[in-house]
Amino acid sequence: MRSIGPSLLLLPCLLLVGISRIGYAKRDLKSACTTCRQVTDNFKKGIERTAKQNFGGGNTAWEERTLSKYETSEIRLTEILEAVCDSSSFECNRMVEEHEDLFETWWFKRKSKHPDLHKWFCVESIKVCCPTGAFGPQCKDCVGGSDRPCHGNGACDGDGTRGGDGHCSCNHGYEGESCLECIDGFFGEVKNDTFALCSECHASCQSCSGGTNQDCDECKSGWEEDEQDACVDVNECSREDPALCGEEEYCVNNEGSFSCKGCDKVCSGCTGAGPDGCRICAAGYHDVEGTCTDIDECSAEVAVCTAAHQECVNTPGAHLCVCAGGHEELDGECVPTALSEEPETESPQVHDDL
Ligand SMILES: *[C@@H]1O[C@H](CO)[C@@H](O)[C@H](O)[C@H]1NC(C)=O
Ligand SMILES: [Ca+2]
Repeated sequence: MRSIGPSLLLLPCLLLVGISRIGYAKRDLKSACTTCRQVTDNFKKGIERTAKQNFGGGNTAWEERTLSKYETSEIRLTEILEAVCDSSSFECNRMVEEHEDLFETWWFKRKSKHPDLHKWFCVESIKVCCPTGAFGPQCKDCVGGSDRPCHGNGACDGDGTRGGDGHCSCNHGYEGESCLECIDGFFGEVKNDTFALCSECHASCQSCSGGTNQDCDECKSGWEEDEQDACVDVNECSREDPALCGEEEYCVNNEGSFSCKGCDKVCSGCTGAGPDGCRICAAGYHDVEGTCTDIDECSAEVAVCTAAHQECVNTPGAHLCVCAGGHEELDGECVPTALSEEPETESPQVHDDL
């Protein structure tokens, strides 16, 4: 009853039999552990999935007896193992195939004494993983200890696997080999040999000893010290520095910076947005109660379109002189439109016939 081999022949992994086996140890140690975790996680799901199952049938006393048998049966183990890997996952199928004897051992002999399959299988038996907080072939503790790798402020390379070198990648705000230092722009709220809590400085500080704009060691550019030694915004726009923005732009002050925005097209230079922010009105516009407004040249007292048969058309910022109705331009003069189109010359004749 214990020979599990034939049932495992159904595993999709066996499609891959014949491909030469390569030991895990010399290969990517981190990914071997990832694969193993996938195997044991899916095994756990398989246990849950089959928890209410039995050999099939009704709900009799006989079933009750067989149910308890199914719980620890080889059939159940096979059903669980068959669903552990995607058929496409070569690494997973190989790992299960290679160690089917271990799953059998655990299922029949170790399950109750070692309920944590990941620990028993991945860490202690095939040794592709380490306990959490440990790394590398010998499962050395991460910097800061396995309870708080990198002192809780970073990730330990290879954590939980037989790979990696244990170096800390610190979280944002922290630096140093053991992530106990604060980066520039952060300050240590709490700090001792094993613990550090770094918080961000006020936006006005380059570096600081506390969280407000009065705790800056140095102001960031765009900020300056006031009489109370606090860093406050520089209002660049109040400096009237002509080089700050272009001639057709106005200045907008922001906290810690400033920006330049384009003037309205009715302006020739401006101090703010829109037609009422102009310094001077652009050509073709004049100031009407503080707003640059289009000049209607056509209603000027002195006519602007003076040639014979010309009409004036006002446009935003300008005007046009066009030929009046029934006239067209010819060599710079407005002349009567030539009656050249056939239907128009014929229509009076048709009218005559009536
Ligand atoms: C360091 O600070 C933390 C948090 O305040 C505290 O829990 C810990 O006991 C301190 N350790 C030492 C060695 O002082
Ligand atoms: Ca500013």
